[in-house]
This record gives sequence, structure tokens and C-alpha cells, in this order.
Amino acid sequence: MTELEKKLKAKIPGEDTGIEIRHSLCAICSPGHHCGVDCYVKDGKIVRVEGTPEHPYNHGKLCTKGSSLRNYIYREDRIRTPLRRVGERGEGKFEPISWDEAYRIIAEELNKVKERYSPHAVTFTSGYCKWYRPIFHRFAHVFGSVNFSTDDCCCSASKVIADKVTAGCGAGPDMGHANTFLGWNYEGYYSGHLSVGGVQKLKERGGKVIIIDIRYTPAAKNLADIYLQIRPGTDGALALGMAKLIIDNGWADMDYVEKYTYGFEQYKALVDQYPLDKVSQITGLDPDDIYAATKLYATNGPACCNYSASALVHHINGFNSHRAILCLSALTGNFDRAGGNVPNPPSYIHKPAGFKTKEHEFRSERYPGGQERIGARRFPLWDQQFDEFQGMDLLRQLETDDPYPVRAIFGMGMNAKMYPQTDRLLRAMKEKLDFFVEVDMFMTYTAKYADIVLPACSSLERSELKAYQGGYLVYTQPAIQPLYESRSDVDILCDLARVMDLDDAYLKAGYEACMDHIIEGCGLTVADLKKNDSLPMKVPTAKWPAQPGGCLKNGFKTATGKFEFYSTAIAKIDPKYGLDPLPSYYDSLADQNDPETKAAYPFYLCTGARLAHALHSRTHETPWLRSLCPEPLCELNVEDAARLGIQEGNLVALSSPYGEIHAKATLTHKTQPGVVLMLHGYTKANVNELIGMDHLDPYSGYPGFKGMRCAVRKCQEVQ
Ligand SMILES: Nc1nc2c(c(=O)[nH]1)N[C@H]1C(S)=C(S)[C@@H](COP(=O)(O)OP(=O)(O)OC[C@H]3O[C@@H](n4cnc5c(=O)[nH]c(N)nc54)[C@H](O)[C@@H]3O)O[C@H]1N2
Ligand SMILES: Nc1nc2c(c(=O)[nH]1)N[C@H]1C(S)=C(S)[C@@H](COP(=O)(O)OP(=O)(O)OC[C@H]3O[C@@H](n4cnc5c(=O)[nH]c(N)nc54)[C@H](O)[C@@H]3O)O[C@H]1N2
Ligand SMILES: [Mo]
Repeated sequence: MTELEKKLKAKIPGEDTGIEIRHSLCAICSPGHHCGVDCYVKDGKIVRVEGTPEHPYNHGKLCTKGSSLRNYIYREDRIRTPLRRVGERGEGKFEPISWDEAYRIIAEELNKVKERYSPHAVTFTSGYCKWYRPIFHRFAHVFGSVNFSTDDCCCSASKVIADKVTAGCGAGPDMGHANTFLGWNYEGYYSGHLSVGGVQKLKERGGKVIIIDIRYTPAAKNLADIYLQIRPGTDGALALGMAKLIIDNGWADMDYVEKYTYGFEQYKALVDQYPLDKVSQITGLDPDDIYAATKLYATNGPACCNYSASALVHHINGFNSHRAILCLSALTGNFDRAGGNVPNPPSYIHKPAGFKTKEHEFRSERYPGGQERIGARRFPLWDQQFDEFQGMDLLRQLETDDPYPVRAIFGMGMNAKMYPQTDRLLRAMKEKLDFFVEVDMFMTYTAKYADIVLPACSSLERSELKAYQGGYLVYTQPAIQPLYESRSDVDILCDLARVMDLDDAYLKAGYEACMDHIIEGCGLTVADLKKNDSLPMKVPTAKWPAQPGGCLKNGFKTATGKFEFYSTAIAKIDPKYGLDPLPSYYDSLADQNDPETKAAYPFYLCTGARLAHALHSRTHETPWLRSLCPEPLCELNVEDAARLGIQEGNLVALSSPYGEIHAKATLTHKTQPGVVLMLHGYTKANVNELIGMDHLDPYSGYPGFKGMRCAVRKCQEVQ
């Protein structure tokens, strides 16, 4: 009896149930959180999904979203066949066509744009999905375009760049050896529930936890010894004020500072401008609380810090806020030390796993050059530090043709609702594009604007290579056949490479061959991985856990070889952009502070703070998940609601200078007066209609999703 048969017997005793268990993974959320699942399959259909107990990542656990995986893949709005548009763009009228016909049209249309304009007039744009990216990225470049972009233009790459220009690399919290955890906008219960166990263990050992968040979250309630409810977007000022306290009270590790850092004197001059009373005024925090948190962090070491993937950098001052917080780690001697923050570079697609792959070379070795990327002129630091175009500049370039026209988009899981001023983007796409092809699992609001729509299959229907912390790799086998006529994204790209006769032997050879090339030298091949029933295998060359001390011994990967309080990479950017090499603080509403705007839009709008039942736009139409919160909700503080005569469940209008949306009000004590929270990704009540397309961080180009002015008013009960 095989292991899987034994497992089935233990679960479902009896003969001939017709059921088989097959391992796969849930790909609803981030690549770092793809949990192993046991799929119970009967007559080619998934009848039950459970967490895989022997999976080294989730050990059998599944979250709310994973528990709805079956409901997600069998959604009614799955795209069933390749489609050609027959109505107006946006109307949603299509006719089914064959795969061969679809490939022929795509090849023809993309080549037409290439000939008429240039290869760079075709952009390759991915949404949140990460797994096909090395193939898609290479495809774009082999086609000849410099323009490849993903959700990295507004997710966590700003943080990655801030890490790079400060410390040469990022570093994760070494929770296992820390005495104090500084959970700076840490909300693991919602955004990554398997991380909470590490914090709980630290507490069981007697460790201390500080949580800094604008809302009173489960993390604040369950984990915090000190909770600071900060005014949104003021984190940079708090970090500078904490640095001043640390230096003034002699809590800094001056030995570390002297040996391993650069620019301390300039940094000290900056933080001297942030005395406690001023910081208290900016952040709305009690000076005693700031003092207590700073003392705990600086004197109860080793101390590690959470660097949120996105919450901070979703403010237009967020790049610098992140740098200011990171600097605390060097100031207290906690960077690259056990129990502090330890560098741990990604092995494959964002995931640190302790071994090397050729992913980066695979993505970028065919970069064609010959044209500047979209956004390069506006966001030079981004362009210099990241290997994708800044997608937040796509709308401007579409509208203006400056510096050159964009006339085709090849989208994979591209969701216009990810971008500020969604409808303006769709309008520009409708008017300016000669051709738009979109690959998605579902018929989305965005896909309705495409000329050709292709059906992608889900993680349960495909093979996929993935790395896991702990030094693991997995190559999954499909648990069921692709539904309807859907195909795997990577097969679509490799098929097209053949149909278009692109000059690349790897893409033409197919996904498996590409993956074998990428992992070559790690000690395992795809053939080895395929023998393991879709379960992760330990990679022989993996060094796990990451050991601290590499930067301290060999030098930081910055121009000075030191941790740079004063960033030499930023100092090199043309001064006309006004980027400060020091992590200076400025207002997160700096572009909206004229008296009229202030008066008309008095609330601070924070959009997209994560909730457990939802992931961006992709889960809102999944019936089981939507049933947990059927209406788009706007969270208002009870005092504000009382002032505006708004009660629980009333319909309210949220507006900004860019648009207006309607949502049901829910009243809360968990946020401060003056702050409004709203989840993103809804088609009706799409909060990104309120965020201005130019409300961007000048360092990274990131939108101020979590810091925008808005107005709230009660409206009639009819929508
Ligand atoms: N206002 C506001 N906006 C935000 C944010 C916020 O906090 N506030 N967060 C930002 C962040 S951090 C991120 S990461 C982005 C995420 O932004 P999005 O890219 O919008 O994320 P999703 O809606 O999850 O996924 C995009 C599409 O991928 C499709 N898809 C799912 N699986 C597959 C697959 O296997 N293949 C293909 N081809 N398609 C698939 C889904 O159906 C969906 O249409 O949103 C950003 N936008
Ligand atoms: N359930 C679920 N999980 C997800 C996702 C999802 O959509 N749903 N998305 C995934 C993705 S793409 C990403 S990028 C990560 C993001 O994950 P995180 O980085 O954890 O981001 P958030 O949960 O948006 O924000 C974390 C906390 O920051 C707080 N916050 C907001 N503004 C401020 C501020 O100005 N200052 C401070 N101090 N706190 C603030 C929020 O209230 C929230 O509790 O989550 C991933 N995990
Ligand atoms: Mo993200």
C-alpha cells in the first residue's frame, strides 16, 4: 500500500469509496504562505480539501481562505475556453475560439504593434500571482520589450529597495533568539497567520512584544506588552524620535555604529530635530509610552523588528519611514546579529530557503535595452534598483504617449482595481490600446476590456515549482485535470514562444526544462522532485537557518561596505528629484495640505489593511468567503459616526478629489477618530477610485493606498 493509500484508509475506512487523496497546494495567497493541501478526489472532482499534516510549512493547518479552496476553484465565473471579444471593450461580450486560433491572433497582433511602433510599445503586466513570473519576465524580454511589471510596483518592492540602499539587503526577524519583538505594523493574524506561532513562543519564553498599529488588532490585543496606537503615516517621525532617545540615553551600541555604519553624524543631526514632545505631537502618542517602548526595545535585547510587507510603504512618505525604522536596528547593534534581524536572501520567487538558484539570471539575462522603461524618468531610484518598470506610471504614459506610445498589454492576472483611479486606467486602455490579451482564471472586470481572454487553471490543476523556508523545494503534480479548456499559465507562455518562434531555446523547451535549468546545482532535479508525491523535499545544499554575521564579517553590500544611515546610492540621484540620502520625515499628505482640500476632505483614509477572509480582489466573488462579510464595509470611529449622524449599517458616501463610492458603515472603537478604513478589491465600491494617480512616493513611485484625504457623509438607503 502506498503512503497515500494508507492515509486514505486511516481517514475513510472501507473498500471502494472511489476516493483518492492527492497532495497539492493552495495558491490563493502570498507565495510565502502556500500551504500544502490534501485533495480528496472522486470521479475527477475535488470533494474535500484538508491541510497536509506532513507538509513542513503548514503542518496540516489551513486558514479561512484555504478552507474555501474547493469553492474558489469551482466558481461559476471560471473562464472556460479562449474567448474573442465581439462587443465593445468593457461590455463583456465574447465568443469562444480554439486555442490555436487564440495563439494565432495573439502572435499576429503583438507582432503588428512591434512593427508599427516598437517592441517596447507592448507591456507585459502581471497581477498578484508570482509562480509563473520567471517565465513571463523572460518572455517579455525575448519578445524584445524592456517593459515587464507586476504587483511589485505597489506591494513590497519599495521596502526591498529601501533595504538595499541602506543595508545592501533585507533581513528577517530572528524570533527564536530575540528577547524583544518590535512588531511595527505587525498583524500576523490577518496577513500571515503561521507567523503568529513564533511570536507566541517568544512570549512563552518571557520575551516582550511591542505593537505599533493604527488599529487595535488581534496582535495588539493578544501579543502586545506595549501597544502604540499611532496616528497613520507618522511612523517615520516616531522612528527618528526613538533614535534620538536611544542616543541621548546612551542606549545606542556605539561600538557597532563605529565599526559597521556610515553617516552617523549626519543621521544624529537629523534625529536631533525630533525631541520627544514634538514626536508626541506628530504621532498623537503619549511621551511616556514612546519612552517606555523605546527603552524596552533598546535595552532588552537582542531585539528584532517586523518590517511589514506593505503597510508602511503604502504612504507617500513610506520609503523613508521604512528606512528610519531599519536604522534603529543598526543603532542598537541588532542588524545581522542573533536575535536581531538576520539577512536571508530569497532562493526562488521571493522565498528565502537557504540555497541558490539561477532565477535572477533567467529573468534578466535577455534584457533587450534600447529604450528607457516606463517610469524611469519619474522614479530614477526605482529604475536603478529594480528590474521591472514602475507600473504606477503606466496610466500617465498611456494617456500622454510620453516618452513613447504604449499600444498593447499582455496581462496575466492583471487587475485594474489594483491601480489608483481604476476606471481612468481602463478608459485609457480602451482608447489607446491596439491590443489587450488577458489570462485569468475568472471573468473579471478587467478581463472584460480584453480583445482575447485565455482561461488559466488553478494550482490544483497544474504542476508548479516552489521553495519553502527550512530549505525545501516541491514540484507538484496536478490533483485533477485542468477544468474546462483551461491551461497552465506557463504552458500558455511556452506554447506561444513556439508559435511566435521566439529566439529562446529554454522557453521553447517548456516549463520543466526551464525549472531544471533554474535549480541546476542545488542537488535536486525536477525528476527527483516528481517522485515525492507533490510533497517538499529537503535541498541538500540548503543552509538553514540563516546564520548571522555575514555582513559584519565580509562587509555590507553597499558602496561603502557599511550599513548606510546616509545612503550613498540616493546621494547619486540627480538633486533635481529632491531625494534625501538621510531617512528624513515629511507629511504623508504633503500633496493634499492646501486649505481647501483639508477643509473639504477632513478624514484620513487607510485602504486595504488586511482581513482574514479576503485577499485583494480574488476572494470577493468566492461565495463561502464573501458570506463571511457580504457587504463592502467602511469602518468609522464611533465618535465620528455620532457627529455625522451615522449608525451601524447606514449607507455612506466616501469621496476624495478623484471620485466617490458608497459602502455600508460599520462603527468601531478600534480606530482613532478622524481615521476611516476600507478594504480594497471590490468591483462595486472600489476604493482605488478615491486614490489619485499622482499621489505617489517620490522615492519608490508607490501609491499612498494607506494615506489619502477623504470625506464621509451619510446618504440615502438606496444605492
Ligand atoms: N487600495 C489598495 N490597493 C491595493 C492594496 C491595498 O492595500 N490597498 N494592496 C496592493 C498590494 S500589496 C498588492 S500585492 C496588489 C494585489 O493586486 P491584484 O493583482 O489585484 O491581486 P488579486 O486581485 O489577488 O489578483 C489579480 C488577478 O489574478 C487572478 N488569478 C488568480 N490566480 C491566477 C492564476 O493562477 N493565473 C492567472 N493568470 N491569474 C490568476 C485573479 O483572478 C485576479 O483577477 O494590490 C495592491 N492594491
Ligand atoms: N488575509 C490576507 N492576507 C494577506 C493579504 C490579503 O489581501 N489578505 N495580502 C498579502 C499581501 S500582497 C501583502 S503585501 C501582505 C501585507 O501584509 P502586512 O504588511 O501585514 O500589511 P497589512 O495587513 O495591510 O498592514 C499591517 C498593519 O498595519 C496597519 N497600518 C496601516 N497603516 C498604518 C500606519 O500608517 N502606521 C502603522 N504603524 N500601522 C499601519 C494596519 O492596521 C495593519 O494592521 O499581506 C499578505 N497577506
Ligand atoms: Mo502585496
